[in-house]
Amino acid sequence: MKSLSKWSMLALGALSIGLATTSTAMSANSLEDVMKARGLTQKDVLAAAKTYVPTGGRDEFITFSSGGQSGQVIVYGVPSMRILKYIAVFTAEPWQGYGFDDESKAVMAQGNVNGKEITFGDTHHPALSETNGVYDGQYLFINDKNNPRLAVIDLSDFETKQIVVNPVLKSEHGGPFVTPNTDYVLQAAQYAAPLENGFVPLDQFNEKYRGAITYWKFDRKEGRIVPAESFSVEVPPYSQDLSDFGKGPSDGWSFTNSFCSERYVGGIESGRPPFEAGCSQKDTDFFHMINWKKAVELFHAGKAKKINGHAVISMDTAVKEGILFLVPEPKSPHGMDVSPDGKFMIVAGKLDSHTYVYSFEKMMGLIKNKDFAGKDAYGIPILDLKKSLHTQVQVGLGPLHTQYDSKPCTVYTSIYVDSQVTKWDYCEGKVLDKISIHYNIGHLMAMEGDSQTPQGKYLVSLNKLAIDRFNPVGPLHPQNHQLIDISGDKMELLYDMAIPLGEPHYAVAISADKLKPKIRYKSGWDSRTDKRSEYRTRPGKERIERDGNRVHVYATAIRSHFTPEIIEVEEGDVVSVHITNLERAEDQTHGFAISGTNVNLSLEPGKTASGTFTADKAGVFPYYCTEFCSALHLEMQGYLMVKPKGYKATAAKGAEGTIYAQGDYDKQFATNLATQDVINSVVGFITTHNYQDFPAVVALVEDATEQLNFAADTRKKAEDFAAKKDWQNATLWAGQWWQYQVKAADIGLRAKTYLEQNGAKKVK
Ligand code: CUK
Ligand code: CUA
Repeated sequence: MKSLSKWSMLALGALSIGLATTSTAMSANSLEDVMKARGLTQKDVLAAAKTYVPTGGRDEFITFSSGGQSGQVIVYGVPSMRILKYIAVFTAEPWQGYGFDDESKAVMAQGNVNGKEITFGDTHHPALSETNGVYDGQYLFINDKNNPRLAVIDLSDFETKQIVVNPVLKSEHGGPFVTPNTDYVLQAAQYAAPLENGFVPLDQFNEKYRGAITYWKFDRKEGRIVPAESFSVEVPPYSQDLSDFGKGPSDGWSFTNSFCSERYVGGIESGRPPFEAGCSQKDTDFFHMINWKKAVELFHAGKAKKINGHAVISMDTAVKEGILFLVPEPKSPHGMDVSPDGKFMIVAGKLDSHTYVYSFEKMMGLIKNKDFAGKDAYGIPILDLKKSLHTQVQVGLGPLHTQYDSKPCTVYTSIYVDSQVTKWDYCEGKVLDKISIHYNIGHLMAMEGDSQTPQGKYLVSLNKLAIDRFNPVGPLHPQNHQLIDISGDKMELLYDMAIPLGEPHYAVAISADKLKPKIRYKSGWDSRTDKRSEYRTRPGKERIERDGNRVHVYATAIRSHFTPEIIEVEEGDVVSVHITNLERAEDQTHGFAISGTNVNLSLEPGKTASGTFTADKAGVFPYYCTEFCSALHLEMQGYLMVKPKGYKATAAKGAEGTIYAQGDYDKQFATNLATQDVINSVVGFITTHNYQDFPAVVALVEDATEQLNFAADTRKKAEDFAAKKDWQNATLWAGQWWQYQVKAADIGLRAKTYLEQNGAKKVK
């Protein structure tokens, strides 16, 4: 009976937690009561109903938002706006072990710039991979404006796999954008600089400073960028900005804005007018039109020169081969957004209240007939603005970015100065609706709005300021993402979401059902190289290998212990601890951290991760699991013993604090038999129901069966020691047997509850 009462305590604990969450602080029972008590209007309640996802429910769309200065990606659901994950990209993120385990450190090291370790990134634009112009849910790309770099994230596990450094740019903003089949990823320069590394005085700005548009080759099968097959096209020092690839009829072309085509260099400290004055004098700037498919041919034909080991097609070659053109655009432009059918390019200039809609067909006609308005200082042909335009629409002050709806001809433009979103029709050229946002919108994002199949429904306004929207948290405010319902004629504001992690510039959203991430890795997996780890360790093969002062620990983790539990090294040793998580069960992640070493691993089921450190000081360093993985999580611990130089005896022999006798063993044995009865009744319930119709339960049953097998193994150990009358070991192994029983029962109860709540049927 003793065991049953332990049991009921576990069960009661679970029950009381359940009760606490279901009865909220509000005692009012009707909707009217709650509305009154909280001062909610009908409109509020309607908005709440449109965004609320009940417990256990899922969102329809998943958003990947840049994390701005955090160098990370924020993942959240729409319409609930619940944050699901931060994906570590350019900066360390301890929860995921990113920047703390050897495998992710190797990815971060790919992002070193000229040998210098860079631990900061300014992420601006996420881009989802596409197949035939449609989001396929496979990869996500994001840029670092500052350094300038590009990262590849695999959506099969939401992990960063690769970072590439742009070899010719010194800063980068207009990217990444992908071709309709994601065979190339585009990055455009921001601030002009010499493409070579090294010093060039500013008085040679016009001659030696340049921008460039880089076309990174992406290997779809490997899921990696191939730098050797990538190239750039040299462009004038015009401060290139946002870009987009053509699609449909315009597939094969790319479009890149620029500002400061005045080529002004400031110098306010020596009495010159500042950049902002000189860079906004002309009424128009230029966007670049590049025939990238022809550029690929030129690159393969060897018509590129090498700069910093990277292939660059010079402006002269680009002009001579007829792949580079300029088109006047509203001054200080920002967004460049190609329509889903690929026929139109929408550009907004921050200092012009109009959006300009360009016709690809008209521009191609001008190019074909060599009907140019002139040339720029570098000999690049310029198309006539009026002859290129489809229409211009007055949308408001400070238009920035445009997103496409699922409804034909319907777009949304962010209006920075007016703090509004304008809904307008780009075919007819008329404004349809406006909504105020809080405050100072930058980008905006509609569901799958960058693809050839926009989904409409919701729009997110990515606001630069939050001011009075949230509880104050000091002078540094969170950002504010506002969710807008765009399913009707009128836009409706639904929700304010505080973003507490850097300034997210842009976001992309995909239908949730297109994402099918794995829940476990193949056993012994290095998740960063996507190969089996050379350090993977099977159960029973745990060991410590030494070569001089280099020590490798091949370890495993499983509920609720590490093997080995005592690691003995010597002062001055360089130690790598490689841990394989042996779990197969969903969500059975373990962590591993050693005091004073900066080693911190996240071990998802199947993963092998490594931490390397120098044991430079003799001492005692506890290590433990950092994820609350089971009832005996706190006991998931061990000791790193760093022995002083010359210390002879073993440091690892444990001392027993408590001595057990036969009576202790008998008591534990009886407890275990009673526990087995409880387990049998749970197993009986599951097996007499149609549990095989529920994949989640099948997985739980597999997990529980594994735990019961461990229980059987340890029972045998206990009984063997008991036969030898070694009551100390017999009692301890019997205790371990009970631990496995408790884990099995915990999983079994979860399965039983699931079956009860999901209408499982009794089968005989
Ligand atoms: S940017 Cu910040 S509002 Cu980097 Cu795309 Cu436009
Ligand atoms: Cu493993 Cu806590």
